[in-house]
Amino acid sequence: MIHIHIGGAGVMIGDILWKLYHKEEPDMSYKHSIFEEVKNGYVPRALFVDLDDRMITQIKKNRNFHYHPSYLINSKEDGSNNYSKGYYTLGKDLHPKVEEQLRKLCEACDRVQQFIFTQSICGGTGSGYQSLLIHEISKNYNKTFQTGFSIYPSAKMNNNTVYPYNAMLSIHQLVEYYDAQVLFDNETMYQMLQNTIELDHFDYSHLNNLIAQTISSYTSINRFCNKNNEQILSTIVPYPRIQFITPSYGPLIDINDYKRNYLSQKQLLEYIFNRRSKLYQSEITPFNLATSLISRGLNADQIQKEHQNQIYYHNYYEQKTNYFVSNQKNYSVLEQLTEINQTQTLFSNDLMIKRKLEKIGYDFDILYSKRAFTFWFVGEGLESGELSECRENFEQLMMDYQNLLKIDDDIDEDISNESYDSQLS
Ligand SMILES: Nc1nc2c(ncn2[C@@H]2O[C@H](COP(=O)(O)OP(=O)(O)OP(=O)(O)O)[C@@H](O)[C@H]2O)c(=O)[nH]1
Ligand SMILES: [Mg+2]
Repeated sequence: MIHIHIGGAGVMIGDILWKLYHKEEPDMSYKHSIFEEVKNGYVPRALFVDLDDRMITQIKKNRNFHYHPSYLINSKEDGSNNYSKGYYTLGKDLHPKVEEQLRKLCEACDRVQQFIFTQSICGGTGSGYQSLLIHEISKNYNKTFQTGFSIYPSAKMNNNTVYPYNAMLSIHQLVEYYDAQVLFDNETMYQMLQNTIELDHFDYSHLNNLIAQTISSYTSINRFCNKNNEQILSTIVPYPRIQFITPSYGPLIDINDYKRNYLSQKQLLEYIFNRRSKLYQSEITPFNLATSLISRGLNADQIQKEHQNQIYYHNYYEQKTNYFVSNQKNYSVLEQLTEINQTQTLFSNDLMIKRKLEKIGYDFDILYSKRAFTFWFVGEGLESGELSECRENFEQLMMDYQNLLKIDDDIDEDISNESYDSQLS
């Protein structure tokens, strides 16, 4: 398994993730799927790539272990929220260096089974360079499973004007080359934290911690149970383009909240299947094509035997949720959050994600109808017809979702309400 962390957000998420991995596996002195043996110890099998040096300099201060210096790659100037700089100009210049280190990383593995990416698709590097890299990786390592854990635009909380262009251009590429994409949005995560945890102050580290916990649960099935963790996602992506997965994680408990650390299995299931536990949320009640659940904690398999019948959640095709268990202690990277006895991570292929993705299309149309800022993108190498081609492809993607929903827009809300909440009663 090789991790690739791209752009400011991707790098910072990666750093928290590796802090968490280190807590979970302090002993690196054996050959391991996520650590590589080097001359004087072990280093993460991970590339950190950013166009500027700010975040990479910051993560070099990580005291738990050293990242391999050659696997931390940056140049001097960031992508200024411009996909084209990440894809065509600055990113392209940096790419040979990344390609060389990636080849070395891969050669040090017996077999590369999977690439795991983290990034935001709203800025320039996470959108543009990610698209370039995933394209190249798919060409050169086409038998591997590609999973993106990405921050997608939020409805209100985006800090640059041209994010709809960045997001639209990336989605066009990513949907071709990823096997599955797990989506997060900052606004949802902020709200969720504010509603569940009593802290005076939240920052990106709290959001990144949530993302790191989700990825760590996903890889734990491989790291601790020696099972192929791809099936957690591959089994819930029946059609290649219907690959946008919403994650849910919980419970979240702050250091002073003892009571909720002892939720029953039934309470835990209710918590995780509640739409408010999703880390990428729309107002619409979910309508799931398929779901995978990971239960994590010291006695998770014992609890599974006792409560298997409670996994009664049915999906679109009437199949049950895929259930995975990882018997391993839960750790927390942030000191304000407690270490919880048992956590659950749910991955849903929720067709209602369409409603939230559509917003990217609306925001794109507002900009593009006036050709606002397009010269920034064309000036860095984008062909003039590319934006409208991406928009058309996106529209087709939304139609693919609509065809699966097979229901009239007027009535889909009623049906989805029924299909979700009633199954938990
Ligand atoms: N969750 C989370 N979101 C972040 C973080 N840093 C930035 N973001 C969000 O992600 C978006 C993109 O920011 P970056 O990842 O820094 O951008 P980049 O990929 O480095 O692209 P350029 O700096 O434009 O080259 C921002 O608009 C923020 O909304 C972070 O550490 N965590
Ligand atoms: Mg940046």
